[in-house]
Amino acid sequence: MRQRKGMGTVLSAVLSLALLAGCGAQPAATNGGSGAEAGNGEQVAKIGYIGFLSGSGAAYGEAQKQGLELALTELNEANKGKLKIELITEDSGGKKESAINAANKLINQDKVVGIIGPTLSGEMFAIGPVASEAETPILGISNTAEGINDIGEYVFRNSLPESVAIPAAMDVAVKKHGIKTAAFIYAKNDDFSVSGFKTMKATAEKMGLTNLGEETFSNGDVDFAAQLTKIKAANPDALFVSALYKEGSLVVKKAREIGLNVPIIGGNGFNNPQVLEIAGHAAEGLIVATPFSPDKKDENVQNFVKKYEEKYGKKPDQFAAQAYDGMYIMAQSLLKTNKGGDRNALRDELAQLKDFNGVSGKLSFDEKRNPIGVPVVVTVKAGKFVTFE
Ligand code: 1QQ
Repeated sequence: MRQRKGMGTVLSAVLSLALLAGCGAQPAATNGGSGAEAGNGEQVAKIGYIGFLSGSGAAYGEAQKQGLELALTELNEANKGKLKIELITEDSGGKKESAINAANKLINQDKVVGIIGPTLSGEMFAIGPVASEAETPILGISNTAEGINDIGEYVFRNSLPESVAIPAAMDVAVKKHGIKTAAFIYAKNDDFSVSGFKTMKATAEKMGLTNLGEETFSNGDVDFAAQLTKIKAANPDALFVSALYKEGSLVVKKAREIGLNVPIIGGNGFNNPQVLEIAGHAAEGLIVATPFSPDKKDENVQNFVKKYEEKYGKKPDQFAAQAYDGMYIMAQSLLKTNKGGDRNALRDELAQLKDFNGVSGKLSFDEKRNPIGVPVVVTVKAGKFVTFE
């Protein structure tokens, strides 16, 4: 009897160990996420990332993926024995449908504890409700449109909203160039671009600028001659462009080609080095606000830039920086919950985030889970983004 009982105990211990090792994930009192206690006190947490990794905005996704992976390597090393994060990456191609499929897979099949991304605001508007319904926290690292956090209390972002960034860029540009009149052009089928345009227009009104015209295009367009010719005829003091990098850069290029030589002020879509590639010399003088500059004289920032350059052979842009911070925010919150798979515990911990010292600035969430942050205004000079003076 005694022996059988002993065997039974051993057997069940072996079985539970096998279970833990086999699945790597024993649901730990969760609401659906499959995190684990690895048996040695180490939490294992699965995080999903949904990114624009192929197609016309792939450089955004690539930068984000690199930022996330750099952070992941550092965190798993630093937190050995305490927390191991597994990252599951999904490519949405910048499409809402694909983003929804990816979110469903991550939530129901992979049982992630939280999601980072998706890249575009439009995609977040599509999957934020899916994540909220499944009580899965989702952290936007590049969603800057108005209304993102109104989706629900599981939706967070560490990306500075355009409603903060755009007025900062407009303020310095208007003062420096004595701008009195303005024209606008934006992508009408992209939530981010539409939202950015609305902010530009409202800010211009507040500043007392005269609106000399609004033109639109669709993502995927390559010919902007008609719209820009009309704008040129109206003779504005400045052109405001709300677009993703591919279309935005082509707009800038065409504007210069037809001799529309006024200051151009853009939004967050321009914060990627692809702009310099695609627009080339035409990008000179472009003005944009960003929460991150690799030139910032800050030890934390310079450490990150150095490590990123060593690993990827180039400087990080703001998409890489916010992704890097996003992974750190997730890890910090997971360490505090100490429950690898508990989605609600992670959500509640994220909501408490205060004074996180990231490479894209100090971060606290406001009551709407938006970041409080200060942008820097940059401009293109001799083929590089430099601080606007
Ligand atoms: C958004 C953005 C884009 C520029 C991300 C690539 O800010 O969609 O909100």
